[in-house]
Amino acid sequence: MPQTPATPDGRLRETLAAVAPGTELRDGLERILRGRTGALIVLGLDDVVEQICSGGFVLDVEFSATRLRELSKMDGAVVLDSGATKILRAAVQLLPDSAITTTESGTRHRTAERVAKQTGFPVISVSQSMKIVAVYLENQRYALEGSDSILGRSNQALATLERYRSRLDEVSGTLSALEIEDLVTVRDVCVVVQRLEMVRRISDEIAGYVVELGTDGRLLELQLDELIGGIGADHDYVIRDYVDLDRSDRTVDQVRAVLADVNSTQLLDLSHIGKVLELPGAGEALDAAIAPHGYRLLSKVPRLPSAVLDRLVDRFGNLQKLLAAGVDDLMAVDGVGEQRARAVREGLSRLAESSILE
Ligand code: 3AT
Ligand code: 3AT
Ligand code: MN
Repeated sequence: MPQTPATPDGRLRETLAAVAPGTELRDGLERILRGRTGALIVLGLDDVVEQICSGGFVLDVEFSATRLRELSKMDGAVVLDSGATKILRAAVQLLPDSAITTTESGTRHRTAERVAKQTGFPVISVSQSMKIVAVYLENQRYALEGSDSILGRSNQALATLERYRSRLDEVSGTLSALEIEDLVTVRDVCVVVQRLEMVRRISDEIAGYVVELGTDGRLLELQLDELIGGIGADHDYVIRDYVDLDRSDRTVDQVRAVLADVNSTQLLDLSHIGKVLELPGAGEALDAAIAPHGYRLLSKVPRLPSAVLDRLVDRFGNLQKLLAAGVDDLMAVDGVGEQRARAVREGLSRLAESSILE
């Protein structure tokens, strides 16, 4: 069988959105399943598809679930436009290049896999004998599941996310306190980055379920949003606080991409994270001292526009200097009037008081 991705992303996720519950296409697939006929559906028509179509007839009608169901009663495949808004061909025999390897058995599924590989368009098969709907895209195959079983897995993932989130809140609170006391070590930074990445991964998995669930995933989406509020920005700010982007000539997004590539075993190894971030003394010396620029802590001051935040950090260079700055010093920065300077001053003092290490 073609590979089944654990967490579908990119184009496969788009395709899963197109066949999610609540869409007309999914309604049509459910009707075909209930009617115990089968189907072979190509989502897109171009010259390549045209060339492998034989027989059947040409249509140009608006897509509807019932039309798809009726046309699928005939032998052969149905071809839709890539947005699944129109039915363009029905009862066609598809003749993909037989040199393309397929690991499926049964002419319908072998054809689906080959057509997907040859055309690049998603192909959907509804198996008559096995009552399975599968999406083929390039060399991936993804079997659609009922919402109940997806929701079962989503709820487990949500529970994990909740645990990860509360652990993340703990370690970021500790980091804030250490930052204020100027006692941060490479280890403390790596722990926070590790926890942020773990939260990102599990929430990305849940976001995939939300897509797959369509209208059945609304509640899940709300729960997800509530659990990950504000985390994306924190991820960026920790990187900007500690990673020397100029020296390694990387952008924040590039650093995040490298982190996303770290495998799940390496992610548990703090010195590996230190290496990926290129933190000073990483590897051997997780206990090396390191100081933040102050982005993450400043971002916790209410109503501070990010452009002003950037200018404040540019001006003072690091958090200790920001903490030591008086209202007059702060006002020297573009966009900081007396009122805002006081707000920053008070905001930082409040953070300092509430972040005392226990
Ligand atoms: P019936 O009148 O329905 O028996 P048909 O010409 O409509 O014949 P189908 O498309 O319904 O044929 O195909 C029926 C089965 O025949 C499906 C598949 O298991 C087998 N079959 C069709 N074409 C091929 C082929 N090229 N190679 C192997 N098996 C094939
Ligand atoms: P089921 O699991 O039985 O639905 P299968 O892979 O065993 O699928 P079959 O050989 O039984 O497939 O064929 C079932 C139908 O699939 C027959 C025909 O309507 C359609 N089909 C198979 N090959 C093609 C093809 N190349 N182009 C268009 N339709 C096809
Ligand atoms: Mn069959």
